[in-house]
Amino acid sequence: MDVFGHTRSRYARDYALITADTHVNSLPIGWQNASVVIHISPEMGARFTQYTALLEAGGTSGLPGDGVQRFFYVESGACILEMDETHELSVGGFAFIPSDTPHKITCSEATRLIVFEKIYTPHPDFEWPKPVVGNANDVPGEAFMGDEDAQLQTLLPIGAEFDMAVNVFTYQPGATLPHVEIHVMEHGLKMLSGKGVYRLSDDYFPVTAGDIIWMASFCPQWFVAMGKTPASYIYYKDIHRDRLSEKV
Ligand code: UGY
Ligand code: MN
Repeated sequence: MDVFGHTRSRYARDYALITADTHVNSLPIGWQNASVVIHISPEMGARFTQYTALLEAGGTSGLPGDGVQRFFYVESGACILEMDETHELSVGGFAFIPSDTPHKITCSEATRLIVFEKIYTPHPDFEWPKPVVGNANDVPGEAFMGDEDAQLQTLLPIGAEFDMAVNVFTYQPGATLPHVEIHVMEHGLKMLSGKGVYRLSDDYFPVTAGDIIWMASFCPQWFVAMGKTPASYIYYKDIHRDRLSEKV
C-alpha cells in the first residue's frame, strides 16, 4: 500500500488498467467458499464481464445469469468441471460453456480462475456453439502476421456460431504488436507472464504479470514486450456480430 495513495490503476473513457493493489473482493450469490473480483463489467460501458474467481479447497461455482455464456481459464490451482461429462482441469486448463448449460466447478485446492462472461447473441444462419474444454499448453501457436516472435494461440474455434474469442498472445522480448490497432471489437485482457509497455489510447503504461486491461471499441492499442523473458497475455474479443447488414 503506497502511503501517498499512488496506484498504476487507471479508469478512462475508453480503457482501464487494473492492478492487483486496487482489487476489492465481493461474494457472488450461488458460489460456495469463493469470492470474486469484478474488473470489467457493463457498469463501466463494456459489453461483457471479466472477473477473477478465488476458490478455496472445496469451493464451488454458481451459474451465470440466463442467456450468459461463460469462459474460464485456470490461472493457478486445479478444479473439476461437471458438465456433459466430468473434466479435470489444471493450470492452463480452460472451458467454454454455452449459455443456459448446467455445470459446476469444484476446486480441490485453492484456485484462481480468469473468467469472461457475455450474453450470447445468436445468429439466424448458425447453430448454437458447443462446449469446448482444453488446455492452452496443447493449443498450437501461429506467427502473428508473419512474426515468429509474436505467437497467437486461438483457444476457441473461429466458426461464426461463436460470438466471442479468447486467445493467448506470447511475445519474445522486444517483439511488438506490428501496428497500432484501432478496431470495433473490444478486449478484456490479463497479463499472464513477463512485462512490457501497453499503449492505450494516447497513453503508454508499463505492465506486468497480473495486470488487467479493458479496451473499448476503437481504443488505439499497441504492445511491446520488455525484459529478459517472454511476455504473454490472455484476452477476450467479441467477433462475428458486426452490424454491417443491419438497418440502423
Ligand atoms: O486480436 C486482436 O485484436 C489483438 N491483436 N489485439 C491485441 O493484442 N491488443
Ligand atoms: Mn486488438
